[in-house]
Amino acid sequence: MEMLEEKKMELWNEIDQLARNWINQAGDQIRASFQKTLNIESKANRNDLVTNIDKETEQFFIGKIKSTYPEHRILGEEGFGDELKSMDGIVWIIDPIDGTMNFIHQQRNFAISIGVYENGIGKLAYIYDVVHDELYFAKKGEGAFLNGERIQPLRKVKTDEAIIALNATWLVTNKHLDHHLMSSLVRKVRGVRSYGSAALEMVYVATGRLDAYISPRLAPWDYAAGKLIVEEVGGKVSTFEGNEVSLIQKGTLFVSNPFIYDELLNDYIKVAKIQTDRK
Ligand code: 2AM
Ligand code: CA
Repeated sequence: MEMLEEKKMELWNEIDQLARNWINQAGDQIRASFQKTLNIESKANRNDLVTNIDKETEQFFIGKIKSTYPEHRILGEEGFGDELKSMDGIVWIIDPIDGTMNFIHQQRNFAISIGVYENGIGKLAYIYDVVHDELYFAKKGEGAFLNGERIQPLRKVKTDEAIIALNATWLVTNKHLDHHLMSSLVRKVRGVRSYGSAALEMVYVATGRLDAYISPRLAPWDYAAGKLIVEEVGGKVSTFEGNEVSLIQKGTLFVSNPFIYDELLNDYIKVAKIQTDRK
């Protein structure tokens, strides 16, 4: 039998309260870790880093979620969750620390990112900038908020007045994007920034501090929460082809103010994408 609407609302309110509570506790632990020595390892390559805090934070969330909601599934960057083949049911997508390199080197510009999905639809999203104590939150259909204050819908911007986020990696020869076309985009816009945390770069687009963010190789935990927050203020989130992003597989990510989305996508991003799969 269909769960009554009222019961469903109660469930989502309860999930929201618990998620906030757990995020606050995790934030306290992460701030406390600044006083301790980190244990740093590398993963796929020497710049792909993970610390004991990434792992402990993910395990903390998984422990809390599984003991409260054993039927919920979890996709976590550090691999302590479930192996997901579908988005059926309620799925938590967790990046315990997005921007690990910044966490290690700068002790800032990183965030906890959590998206809660139901049958593939984003319902709740949290991006917590631990150092600035800023919680970006969205609830499907109800808007996005920064520390409880509603984030206003995105306003009109022109490409030559836009600030975009792009890593310098994509402006030198690389396997993913034609750097000549990326250079022409850099010359076209007003400014270019790079913060090193996809989650923060997405909420910066949602708050209008940035107008677009381009990244060719991200994972679902990098953008699961950001997608709902950006979409709730009218922003666009897609792959470099203009398709829906996958919540199961890694891929390209283009996030934009809606007024410059088509121009950037069609004139730069689609054309600049190097078709590695065809080679
Ligand atoms: P992370 O810190 O959680 O690994 C840095 O430009 C951004 O890209 C961060 O959000 C970082 O997330 C992410 N990132 C870095 N290397 C990645 C990789 N190999 N696959 C997916 N995301 C990556
Ligand atoms: Ca991470």
